[in-house]
Formats: sequence, structure tokens, C-alpha cells
Amino acid sequence: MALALRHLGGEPAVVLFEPFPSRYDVIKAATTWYQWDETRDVLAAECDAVVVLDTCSRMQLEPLVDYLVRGPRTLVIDHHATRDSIGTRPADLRLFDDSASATCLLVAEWVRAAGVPLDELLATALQIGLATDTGWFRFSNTDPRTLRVAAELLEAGAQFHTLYRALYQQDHPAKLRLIARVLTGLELEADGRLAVMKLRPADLEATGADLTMTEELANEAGRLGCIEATLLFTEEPDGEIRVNFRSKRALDVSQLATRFGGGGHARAAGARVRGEWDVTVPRVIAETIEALQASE
Ligand SMILES: [Mn+2]
Repeated sequence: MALALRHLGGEPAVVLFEPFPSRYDVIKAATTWYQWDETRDVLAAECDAVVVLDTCSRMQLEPLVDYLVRGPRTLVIDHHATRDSIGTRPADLRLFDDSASATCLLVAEWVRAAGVPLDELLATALQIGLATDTGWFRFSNTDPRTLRVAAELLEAGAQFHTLYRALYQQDHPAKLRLIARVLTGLELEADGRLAVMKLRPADLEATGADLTMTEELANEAGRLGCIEATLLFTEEPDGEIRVNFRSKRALDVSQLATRFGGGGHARAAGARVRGEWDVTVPRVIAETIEALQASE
């Protein structure tokens, strides 16, 4: 998720809540990336429009919810089903399409419609959005519309093999050790139909990994033939518990995530839960098993 704030008469400032992930270094030169925590006062004072991308959930935008209420006009571009009231003031705009596989698909279609020249860097940035949101064109959201745009981006120079190497073949040994450790602790529930993985601070300490290395971890259990769904619990430094939900077929995990204050898609969703680990984890597991049984 990124946030673009436009400076009056200047270049757009792209703002992230977290440090720029090094796996995306291939598009780092595309713009200047700012961190909201470090630059909020300057950005808030100088920008004249805000574009919120890939979320319309107050929870995910928590650091700047107050700012968005009082701030300049806002455009929200998103493909998720969770929609809070962000971008609903009279001068605001919302561009929603939950049939789009990725927010980058909407942006790419806008680029095409507006006749913006598609250089290699822009094409690469958009291709990353398509590839990552479709699980490298494997998930059920991989439709002809996505592949047509992907082909245009390929023509503009966004090659899959170079991107794959840049995104997925740059891991640090600590990340592989963390994956190994979490998979070793994997438990199967509901007669093997639910995989449960847990990640606590001790796991990071033992492997030398950090939380930026947990992307994709929730998908690892999906290789098991028996499972219908996966839960990944991560204990964050502030004590909050992040829950990643994955489903292969019938279970709509976005509904499940919404019950815990999160949201997402039918096959992939997430939530952050405040509460005791020993109470919250069993509760989420129990509710997921119940939902699994009801989805049959
Ligand atoms: Mn998305």
C-alpha cells in the first residue's frame, strides 16, 4: 500500500508507512519514497491532493486517518471489498473495481486511457503489482483482462524473468531459516484441512530474521494437498497479533477476517487483533474451523 501526496507545483511524493522493501529495488529509482513518520509535518503542510492506493480500510490507514479527515481532496483507487468512508467528502473521488485482480491493473488501464507514455520503469512497477497480487498469475483472479495488460507491460520492457529474479531470488539466508522454522512448527487441524503456522519474537531471534521477511510465508502451507485453509499468526513487537488467512476453494476468508476487524479478498485476507496470545490464537482457530465446516 502506498500513498501519493502531490506537492503544489512539484513532483509527487510517494509515502510509505514502512521502510522501502529492498526486494522492490528494481523500481526504487522511479520516484522519491518518503516515510510518513519522518516527514508527516512537511508533507501534510505542502500537499494539495492525496491518492490512496490499494486500501480503503481505516485500520490500514491508521497513522493518517485524522489527517485524511481534515486534509486536502482525496482520491481512493482500490479493488478490495472493505470500504470505509475515506474519500467521501464532496470534492473527493473514489475509483473502485473489485473485479480487478490488482490495484495496479486499474492504474495501468488509466495510464492506457490517459495516453501516458509507458516507459520501462513504469511498466515494471505496474507489472510487479499484477504479478504479486495474482500470486505470479496462479490465483483465480488471473483473468484475460489481467493478461492483456501484462502483455502490454511486457512489450514496454517489463520482463517476467528479470522481475522474478529481482523479487523472488534475492532472499537472505535468515529468511529461509525462518521459513524452515515456521514450517517445522506447522500444525494441522480439522482433520488436516486447516494448516496453522505461528511466528513469535523468539523465532526471529533464533533465525536472525526480521518481520520484513515474512511476506509470502502464509502461502507456504498451500502446497499441501489436504488443506483447504491456512492461518498464520504473527506476534508483532507491540504485542498485536497479525492473522493472515488463506483459502483454496469454498471458504470466504474475507468474511472471517472482517469478524476480527480486518478484511481482504475471498482467498486471501488479514486482520490485526489485540489480545492475549493464548486466548486469541485458539479463538481464531476455533472460528475458522466452524466457518470451514459451514462452507462445505
Ligand atoms: Mn491489492
